Amino acid sequence: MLCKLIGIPLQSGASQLGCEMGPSALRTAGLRQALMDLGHQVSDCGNLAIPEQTHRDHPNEKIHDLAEIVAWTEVIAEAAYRESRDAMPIFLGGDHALSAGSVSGMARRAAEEGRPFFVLWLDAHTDFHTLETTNSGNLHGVPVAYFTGQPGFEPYFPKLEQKVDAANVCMIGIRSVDTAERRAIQQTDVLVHDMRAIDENGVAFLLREFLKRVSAAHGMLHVSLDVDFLDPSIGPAVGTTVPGGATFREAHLLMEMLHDSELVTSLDLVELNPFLDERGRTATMLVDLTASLMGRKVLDRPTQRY
Ligand code: B3U
Ligand code: MN
Ligand code: MN
Repeated sequence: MLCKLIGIPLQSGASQLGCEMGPSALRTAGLRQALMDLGHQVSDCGNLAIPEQTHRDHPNEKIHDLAEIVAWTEVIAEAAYRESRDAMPIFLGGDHALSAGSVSGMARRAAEEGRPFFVLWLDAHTDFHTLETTNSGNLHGVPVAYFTGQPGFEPYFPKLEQKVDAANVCMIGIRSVDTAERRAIQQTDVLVHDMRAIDENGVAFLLREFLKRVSAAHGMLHVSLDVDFLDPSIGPAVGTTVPGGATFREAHLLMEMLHDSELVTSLDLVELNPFLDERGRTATMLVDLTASLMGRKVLDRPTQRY
């Protein structure tokens, strides 16, 4: 498989500075070599950049850096579409606002190939605020509402060429949802698995059910991995730690199952804040999880198809 690493030093969607160093930390932690050791070809496209922005206003005065995030969304969506023609893009974040671009660009790619498009959202948060409802004003809290076509993003954000069907979005790991997000997401068909769902059913069951649907539809699958999906004890380098997250074993199991499924066509690694890391521990964790998703395993066993 040809993997394309796309660095996105975007940090203005979050409240704390530091995510702009994420791409460098993932490179330093050996992402390229880990993929090559698994027999993949790797092309590092370097970091994307945006032109200097002028201010852009929204009636919700809490929102900050709107113009910048909009510019990033355009640039990232274009790169996602372009680089996914013959390869699997891996988006190295950067905060989660980048998924407004990576997901919308991949949705356009899937539409062009005539395939249904699915998103697996691994996160403590639903990131389902609209521009009207965000209280923090941090635009890493809005990408899912944007790419599923919730109202109020136009004319501020780029017009979506291809909306993602809410019924094709599955979230796992959720444990922090604001009231407005809860209300809004309940009106949609997004499949939200909170930590209780994991405790009661196990991650394998939840993911298997979703993968069966993706496979039956012959779909393309985008995985968006937010560091705060993980329990802070194994992923401390994130500005928004929430206790009670996925364990080391749950996270690797999900990644190994995703590999076996052969359904994943793109990946986001987001919210890594190296300024908060402990000697690169979280960056290394993300590299190891990516390796599991790309085929690293302890023992060979029959591939499980869905
Ligand atoms: N829902 C809150 C918290 C949050 C969302 N995503 C992250 N944090 N990383 C907000 O600010 O919108
Ligand atoms: Mn997130
Ligand atoms: Mn999160």
